[in-house]
Amino acid sequence: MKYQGVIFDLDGVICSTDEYHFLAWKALADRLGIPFDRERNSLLRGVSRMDSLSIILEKSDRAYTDAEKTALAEEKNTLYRSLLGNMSPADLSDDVRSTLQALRAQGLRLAIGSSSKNTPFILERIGLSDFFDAVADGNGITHSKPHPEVFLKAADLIGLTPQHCLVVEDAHAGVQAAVAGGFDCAAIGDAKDDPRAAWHLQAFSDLLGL
Ligand code: B16
Ligand code: MG
Repeated sequence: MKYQGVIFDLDGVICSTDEYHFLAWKALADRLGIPFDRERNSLLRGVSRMDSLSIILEKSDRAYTDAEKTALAEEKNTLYRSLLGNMSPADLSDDVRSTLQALRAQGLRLAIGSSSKNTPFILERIGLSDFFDAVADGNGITHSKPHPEVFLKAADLIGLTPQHCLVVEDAHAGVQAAVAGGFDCAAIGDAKDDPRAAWHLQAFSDLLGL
């Protein structure tokens, strides 16, 4: 690989928490009488919790105060975290597990760059708390994707400049963030065909061919 380090998005790249996000947001939207479906859910991928809530509330016929919004986000997160409790190391696919091990064996520095404030909990659930050389997540940043802050922070933590790192992303907002930070991006899943990405992955293990 021509890069010295790889920064991975978490949700949608290392593991899939999409369904749990959807179920938790859907329960909240139903309680509030706001229309919400899987199509609208796809707008939330890679976007911060409060920005996700704002997108959901766009379809509401009433306004919410900042205090109400904070409480609603907390309500969703409590349900989401209880669903995350179902996750285990079995939620890490063989493809992801073996590819991570192969990249590690090549001596690459490996980091997480996620918008999620639940990153430490998710990594613990899937058994990767101690695997990565650095973790930059929603707890330590001011600007969420598509701002490049989380990736710049991850690169800094592994001691590399953006031109020596590859970012792996499944969200258009994440591809945009990577490119804005001066990184090459390998897009997978939902964002696979994003024209801003340098690489388009069919499978996670395609990383080994770059
Ligand atoms: P939380 P990623 C993102 O994680 C998710 O894709 C996005 O759907 C979610 O709203 C965001 O994290 C915030 O998550 O509520 O757990 O802080 O894809 O950047 O790893
Ligand atoms: Mg993602």
